[in-house]
Amino acid sequence: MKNQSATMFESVFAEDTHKGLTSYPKFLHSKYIYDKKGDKLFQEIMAMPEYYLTSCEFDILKQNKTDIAKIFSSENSFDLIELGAGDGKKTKLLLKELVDKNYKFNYLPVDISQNVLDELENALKDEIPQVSVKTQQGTYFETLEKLAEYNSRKKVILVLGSNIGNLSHSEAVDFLRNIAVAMSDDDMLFMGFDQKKDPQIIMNAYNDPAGITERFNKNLLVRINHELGGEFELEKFKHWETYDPETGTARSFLVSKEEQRVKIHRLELEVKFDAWESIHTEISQKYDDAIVSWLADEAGLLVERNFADSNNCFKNYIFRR
Ligand code: AVJ
Repeated sequence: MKNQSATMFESVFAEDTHKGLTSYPKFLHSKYIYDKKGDKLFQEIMAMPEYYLTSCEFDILKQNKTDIAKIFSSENSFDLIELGAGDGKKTKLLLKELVDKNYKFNYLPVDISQNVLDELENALKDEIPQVSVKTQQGTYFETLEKLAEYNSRKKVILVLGSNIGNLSHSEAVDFLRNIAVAMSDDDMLFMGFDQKKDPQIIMNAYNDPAGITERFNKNLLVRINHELGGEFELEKFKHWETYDPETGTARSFLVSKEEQRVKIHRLELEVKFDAWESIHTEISQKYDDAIVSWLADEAGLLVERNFADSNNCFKNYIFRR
């Protein structure tokens, strides 16, 4: 029999959407931006000149690939585990270097989507056939737990692209702590953190004139329309970005341009908006060395060193237990 205390909602997306749109102030979770269309829009964002994060991190990896590969390598074969692999453009740079130097390793990209993993595996077969790829379908922590339990090879865990920036500090500490418990003494974590910088540069990255970021943000409403029978009219909302240089937090909003009521049929909900009422949709946290050390300390990790681009625009940190 079905658990009576179980949710009355058809999915976690439905439940979270109901919660966010009946709260004050209203909010939605940025993780729901990423359906097939959201993935594609994020690819477009990464290709925009204003979205400096991708090219900064690419430069760091390109400049330092020899040192980084040396630090990763060990006498015996190791596992390179990537959380949130995406299209792997930046990872391929490191994989090529590891292959060129004849380091022995397996590449284990972890993703919830088998589709993403299949595409990555095929691309690698084509471009760097020497790499031994073992795709891992599942959530990050299921997979890390499994890998920590069943194998004794050294682990290098890779998280690129400042993905941690979508988390509040307390969520980020939980995230790092979960990784830390899966790590042994020899293991290391290599993670990207976007840095505090000229606020204007940050504002431009999240508020491009072509409106790609706006479409990305509004994909939340599109998904609610498609999957939950929503009646959002996209042009009645304005994409709005803020950046607080004190906390380093960039925040995205959708702001209702007028008083309106929006039906969401499958939630049996009518959401009322006042004119200029907001929905908070995303944070993109920016960091400095002090914040990263503090997060690491809270999570039981140590910062061993970092790699930066020439402008200190972005940094990749190496952590150990
Ligand atoms: C995928 C979390 C790194 O916050 O910079 C890009 C997502 N949002 N433009 C970021 C995003 C708006 C991105 N991360």
